[in-house]
Amino acid sequence: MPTTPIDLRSDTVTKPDAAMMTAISQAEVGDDVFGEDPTVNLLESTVAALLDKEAAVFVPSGTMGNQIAVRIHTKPGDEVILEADAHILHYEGGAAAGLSGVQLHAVSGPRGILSADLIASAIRGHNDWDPRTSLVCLENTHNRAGGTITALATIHAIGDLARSKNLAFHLDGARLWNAAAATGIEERKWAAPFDTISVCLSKGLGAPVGSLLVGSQSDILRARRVRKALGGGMRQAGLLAAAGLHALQHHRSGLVVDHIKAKRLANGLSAMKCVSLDPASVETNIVMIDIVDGRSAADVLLQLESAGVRMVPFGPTRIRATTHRDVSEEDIETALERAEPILN
Ligand code: TLP
Repeated sequence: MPTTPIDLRSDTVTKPDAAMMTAISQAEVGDDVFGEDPTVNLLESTVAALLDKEAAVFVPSGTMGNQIAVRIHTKPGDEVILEADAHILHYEGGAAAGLSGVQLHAVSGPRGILSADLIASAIRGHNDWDPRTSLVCLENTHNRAGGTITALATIHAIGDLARSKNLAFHLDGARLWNAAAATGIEERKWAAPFDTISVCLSKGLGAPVGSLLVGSQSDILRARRVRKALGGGMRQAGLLAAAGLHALQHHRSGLVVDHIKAKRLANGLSAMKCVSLDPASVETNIVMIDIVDGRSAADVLLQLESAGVRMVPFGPTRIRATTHRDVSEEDIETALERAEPILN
């Protein structure tokens, strides 16, 4: 019986290594609610500069980054256009409705990819009975679609449309780093068309906690007020910011290796007869596995778990595996060996 499970549930499961713990222990800290934590201030200015925006605010999670963006760009009763499989719609506890009083207008895009035409057809008119469309959100890379990347030209076209219609434009860039690593196009270019971008340090970058919302000075000033109101004002948060700075400096280059591991996993799994999976669809670190022999995802996951491989359900017969810095290329080979009797 294998003893150490190979954990492919998410790239959020990574643990700080010794070098990161050293960075945390050496962090200079202060009370960030007074704006006095030098390490948080450095993280915010570093990420704002990386994305070529005026300002950034450190928040505890990607969910809070997205939800603050929804709040600052909308009024209650407004409508937000996003992709039908967006994280904001599926995995944020209905917060857009609960916290901002907006409704979400879901538009399906092939493999999670929206276009200016698809969005144009979803923008409401100006009748008394029409909801007011005020915000368009994209997700890049797209989680539920399997880590897909929306091309930069498509994003620019959507950005032009949003501007021409006076709509705010937000990116859920939890894994923007992966899009940059996979394409070689730097983060600032991906960020340019957007008013605000949320990025996560706690996914592939391997920090324990933390995300940033990035945008103009005036948007981020408003975001700071909302963060405080939501209980996200943290005190000596420099301990967390130090981990984030360390991750940005030392872990970004490792994302390309995560993508190679995901491809290898996809190639291996695609050869197994209980699985439907096109390895060519794997663009970054997420692999979606469809079970085609009549078993449910839950049943297969239990069997995988007892064989020492952990993944998560993403539909009745769909399973997600995510590669990250705490699984090695050797671990991927072991995971394939362990999965073989269950999936072949
Ligand atoms: N995603 C998690 C789960 O919530 C599904 C994961 O394991 O992938 N945007 C995107 C695109 C995300 O994938 C996530 C986390 C978030 C936002 C939220 O980040 P956190 O978990 O920090 O609130």
